[in-house]
Amino acid sequence: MTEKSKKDEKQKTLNIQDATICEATAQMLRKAERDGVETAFHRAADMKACPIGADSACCKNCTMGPCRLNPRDPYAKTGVCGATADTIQARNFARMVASGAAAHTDHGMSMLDLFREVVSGKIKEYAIKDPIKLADLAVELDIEVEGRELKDIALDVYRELERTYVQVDGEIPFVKRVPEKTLETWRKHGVVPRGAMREIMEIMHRTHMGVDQDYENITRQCTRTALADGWGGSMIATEVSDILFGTPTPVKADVDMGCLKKNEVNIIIHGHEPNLFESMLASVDDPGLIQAAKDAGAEGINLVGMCCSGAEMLSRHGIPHAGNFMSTETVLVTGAVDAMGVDVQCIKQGLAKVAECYGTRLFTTNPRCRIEGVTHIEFHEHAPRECTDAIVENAIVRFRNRRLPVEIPNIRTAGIHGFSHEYINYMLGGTFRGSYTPLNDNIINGRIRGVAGVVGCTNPRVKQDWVHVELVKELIKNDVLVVQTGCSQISLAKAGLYKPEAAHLAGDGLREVCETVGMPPVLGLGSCVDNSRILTACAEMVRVGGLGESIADLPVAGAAPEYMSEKAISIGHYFVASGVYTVFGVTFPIMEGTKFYRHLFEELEELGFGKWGFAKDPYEMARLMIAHIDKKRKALGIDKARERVLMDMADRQRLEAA
Ligand code: XCC
Ligand code: SF4
Repeated sequence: MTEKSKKDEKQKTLNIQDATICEATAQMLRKAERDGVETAFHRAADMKACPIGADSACCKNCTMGPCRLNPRDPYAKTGVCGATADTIQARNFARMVASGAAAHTDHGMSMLDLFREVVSGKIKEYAIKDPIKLADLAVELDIEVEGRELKDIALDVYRELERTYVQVDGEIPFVKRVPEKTLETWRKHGVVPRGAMREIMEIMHRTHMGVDQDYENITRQCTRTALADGWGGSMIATEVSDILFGTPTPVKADVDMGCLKKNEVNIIIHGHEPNLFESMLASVDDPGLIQAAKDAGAEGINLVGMCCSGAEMLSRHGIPHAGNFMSTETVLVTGAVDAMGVDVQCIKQGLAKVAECYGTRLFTTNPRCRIEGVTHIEFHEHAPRECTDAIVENAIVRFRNRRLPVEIPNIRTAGIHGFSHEYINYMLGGTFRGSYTPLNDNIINGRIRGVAGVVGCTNPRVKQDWVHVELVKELIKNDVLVVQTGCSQISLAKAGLYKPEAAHLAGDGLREVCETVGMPPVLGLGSCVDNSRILTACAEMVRVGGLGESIADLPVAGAAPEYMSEKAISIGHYFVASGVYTVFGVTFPIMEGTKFYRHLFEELEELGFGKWGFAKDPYEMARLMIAHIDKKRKALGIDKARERVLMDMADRQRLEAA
């Protein structure tokens, strides 16, 4: 046997049934195999994850190494420099936080750059869509608004928010939003972020060979950096995007691959920054381009989103969404995608090969993200249409030259998306007394047991969407209201949980609230940077009162059951730092039983923060989260109220039966 055929024989075959519960993705995986096309699912089946790396038991921070420890006996050895298992793990973890926080803060900074250029009049292609939100934000930041021009207010807001990134000393502006007692905890431990650039720089310094070698001290810097993401870069990305493009309110939209249209020019935007997508929205509406599409024999132009900017546009404008992270290659297997434009983050290099196989025109657009061999059309905000029009034109050419048969899975699910924290306010409180009081009341009286954020990626190491869907079903069945962002939101939307009718899957208490308000039991807030909406909502719940004095007192929990990215680690850590018990699935980059493990999973809570949790199984994950919520209810003295609600329900059932 030649080397090559030996290798081929060893290649593990993918069991499609175990790979995903997304039927459209499964159908496309079968087609990909018939077509001889490989995806990340196949590569994951063929490549076992490195067990040393999975446990974070190796260090390559200098050339005396790389050094490898034995995850089953972590303290048997140290690195050549003497670094212990705890130092090595903490440093690795810190660098994941740094990278994840950098991704979100750099994205937030791009939005803030755009905001500055728009308010100073240098960019005319975008405008301020939500001046009310801008004024509210100015007031929140103690900026004078009475009798002032919007432009002057906006410039002051810009200058204030810029501190989030470049400030060398002091506290970032959004600490104003943090509940007093939570902030007190941060100050006590010296973890209030200064500016994101400073924190990320310092983390890279401290994890260099021979600097910080105390896992508790390294964790403190992880906390400070992650907070600069959650209450900094991500929060700015959300606030500024709302101001520029509109604050989401509920909107009906379809998800899944059935959103593609056989007889139209299909264009997918995939990535994270709404500026590209907003411009594409204008391009596909251009009468000249629509006519060009018709001249090419198409019935029109169909714009669809994927991943996070897709989730953001779904929430903000009701743009259909074709699928989450693990479906970005498989959607190309339909042969129906004429062009895909990508910007930054979660863009698999594997897309290039699949696009080539099916003749899809793939374009990178952001100077930060090019892919070898892929055409780059740079997106410039002062002339955004140049890029997006060119993508449309290329898509039309591809449509005209479609040769291969097209197979679009006939699967599409409608749902209601677009629940900003402002809207939750309004929805529950009504127009005249918009507030979180009714939410708190329903938590206190026990109809709603607590709130869970279920967020994050999909990952080929677990069955796509399955962990998300089972976890969320289990939570709502137990009267836990679920809020979502990112790829997780799409998993549940595909499963039909975003229909108000899905309230019947909820427990009696939550169902009653959903039916009264007319909302689904699961609320989608947008992309991953919009996790900051969850932080703001938590702060609001504390402010309204009755549920303790800090975020750590709230009966809430978080989860990223199928995460894969470093951004998720940063998000998880800023939730933990803010006081939330946060459970991750798939794998956790840590050695069990070590001091660093105990620090993240137990001691942080003892210090007044939240803590990390880990479970692969969705039911176990739900059990952990609900137990935590119940523990917080008990500490607040509202556990009895819930027992009464359950009794009322039993009484009612007895009555009905009689
Ligand atoms: Fe990426 Fe944001 Fe994860 Fe989805 S959820 S895989 S990070 S697209 Ni943000
Ligand atoms: Fe090894 Fe220490 Fe160098 Fe890491 S920093 S590679 S543990 S010698």
